[in-house]
Amino acid sequence: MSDNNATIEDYFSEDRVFTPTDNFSKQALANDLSLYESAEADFEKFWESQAKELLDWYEPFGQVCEWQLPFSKWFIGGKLNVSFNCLDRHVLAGRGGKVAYYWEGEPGEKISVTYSELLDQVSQFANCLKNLGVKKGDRVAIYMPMILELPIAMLACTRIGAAHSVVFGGFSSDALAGRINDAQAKLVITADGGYRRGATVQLKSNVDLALEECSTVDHVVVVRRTNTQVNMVAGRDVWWDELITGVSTKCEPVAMDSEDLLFLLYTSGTTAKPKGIMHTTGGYLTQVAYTHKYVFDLKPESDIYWCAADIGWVTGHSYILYGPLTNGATSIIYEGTPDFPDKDRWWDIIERYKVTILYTAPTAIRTFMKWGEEYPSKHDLSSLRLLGSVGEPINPEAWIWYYTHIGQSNCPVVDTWWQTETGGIMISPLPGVTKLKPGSATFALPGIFVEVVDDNGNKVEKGGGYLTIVRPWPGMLRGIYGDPERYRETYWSRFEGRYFAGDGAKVDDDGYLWLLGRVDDVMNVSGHRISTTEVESALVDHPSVAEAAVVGANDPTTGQAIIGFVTLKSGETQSSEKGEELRAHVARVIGAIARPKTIIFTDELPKTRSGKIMRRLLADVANGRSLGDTTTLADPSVVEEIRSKASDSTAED
Ligand code: 7RM
Repeated sequence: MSDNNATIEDYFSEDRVFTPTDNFSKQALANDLSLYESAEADFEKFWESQAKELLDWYEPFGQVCEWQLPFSKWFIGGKLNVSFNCLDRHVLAGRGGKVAYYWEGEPGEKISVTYSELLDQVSQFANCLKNLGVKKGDRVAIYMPMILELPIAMLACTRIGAAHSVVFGGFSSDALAGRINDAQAKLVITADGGYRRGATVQLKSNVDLALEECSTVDHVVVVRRTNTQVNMVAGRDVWWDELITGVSTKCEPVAMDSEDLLFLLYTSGTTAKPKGIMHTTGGYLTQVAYTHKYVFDLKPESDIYWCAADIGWVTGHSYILYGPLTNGATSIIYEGTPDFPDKDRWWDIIERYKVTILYTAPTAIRTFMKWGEEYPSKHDLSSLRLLGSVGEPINPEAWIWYYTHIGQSNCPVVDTWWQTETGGIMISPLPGVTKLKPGSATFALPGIFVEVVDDNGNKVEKGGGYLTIVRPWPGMLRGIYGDPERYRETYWSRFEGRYFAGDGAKVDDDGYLWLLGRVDDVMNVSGHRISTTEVESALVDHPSVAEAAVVGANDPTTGQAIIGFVTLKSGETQSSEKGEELRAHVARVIGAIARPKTIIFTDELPKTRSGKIMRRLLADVANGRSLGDTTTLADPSVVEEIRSKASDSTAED
């Protein structure tokens, strides 16, 4: 119900509930409330036992958490090595022959690598890093396609105590230069190029351009992937394959302090300078191992796990590398796009490798909805037992589609909310315990404490507000590299004593959490604060719609008017009648106040490389402004197309 003074109003209601089946619960690692109860009873003790159970420490830690708001330290004095936890200990326990990754290149090559092979390759490359002068405490920039050398490079850094800073292969040379300079990276690891949708993308030439602006880099290591012609600078650049030849595959891992820097990962930021989010060793690894185990109910002996994210996104760091390897899982890595050579590539992969757990983003699910269920239906997906979602709110209809057409109505769907800054999953169901509601990330995980608050920082028991985190957690960012003041200001200044990173959320009658999108995107229509997520979910609720993004455009009478950008499912026709039908549908589902003023049809929406809709650019278009920063856009031609459609539709108005 809506209340005119609410921080963010609450319109959309979704009543479907999915209770875990007995079969699933019986076999699940968590099937009662005991994790919640022990975390509630003594949260430090809870995290202490996770850290001890899930990780191997060279030296035990003393104090669990030191909290000097807004700075926390975890597992004080403990010493460990991340690559040892990911690799050596599994080999030492006799599991070296187990496959760590089944890798598949976009053109179709297949490589499987076992834990002991991965250990050898990581150790060998770690020795190469040392030979190039990289030392404990240095930063290494990595700009690579999704090939096995990428996890090998990251793990090699952790083995010798250097921090990696992975930059998305899709980012420009300018973005790369900015990140190299901010981190003062000593070395860059890249490839000649990568494959994407059948074409090759240049990487090394971007590095060359970037390095014209950088003075800290001594060497560039280049993997041969596409055999594209590249320029190798004598004395600076070396080929990976030549570098490793004859180098020992034994390298002693360095004992790192629990609070030593593990990696930097830059968040794009919308207009401001990218922030180098800092993650350290012991706390981060504990949280990703714990969440990967319980949220995905991971059974390393029998599961084939596939997180289909890019490793250059935090999801890839935490749930392709560090969580799964710490837990000894067998994972899939696929290099390319889902429509190469055809729109069933993912379903083909799931069928061939008998994937049991799939973790992907709403953007991918909505794209599959647009393409139609005939693509998954051509394949045997019966190996799947659990599905996950991350990156944006998942619209209830997209959830149902995923559940029905991919999960065959037989797999729980875990909607996981978290951020680069949180390091690991924070809000999610436990699949053997939690009753699911499509579109809700449900509850904070055991050990994580969140509250929704209003403008004055008072707790909201029911209805919409701001999502805040009220206690420190082991995987939390330790700061913004080189800028402690900006860290304090960005995350800790809005609500006293609470972490706030910009998302709206609402609490329903049963205490379930529903994420409402970024608060900066909230629209104000005649004094009503309306979330983008709810209007978009109402649009996606219409059977013709695959995906929708809404923004506020300045309006002389209502302050802002809602403009909806809509992608229809394939086979549906764009027409002004369809637009009318959709406007009426929104009014019916959530109320007349949220009826979009205009619907603009588009085949694609502007998205970041990790698949998040860039509403800010749509708002620029809707308000006739010149476009702000477009450097993180996955496909810049999309906005131009939308811009021309938007001016057509204003002409019709
Ligand atoms: C993992 C990741 C973080 C932002 C976050 C939200 C949005 C992520 C969900 C979600 C609703 C979800 N890291 N977000 N997961 N919104 N439901 N399950 O995405 O740093 O790239 O982005 O993504 O707005 O603040 S991120």
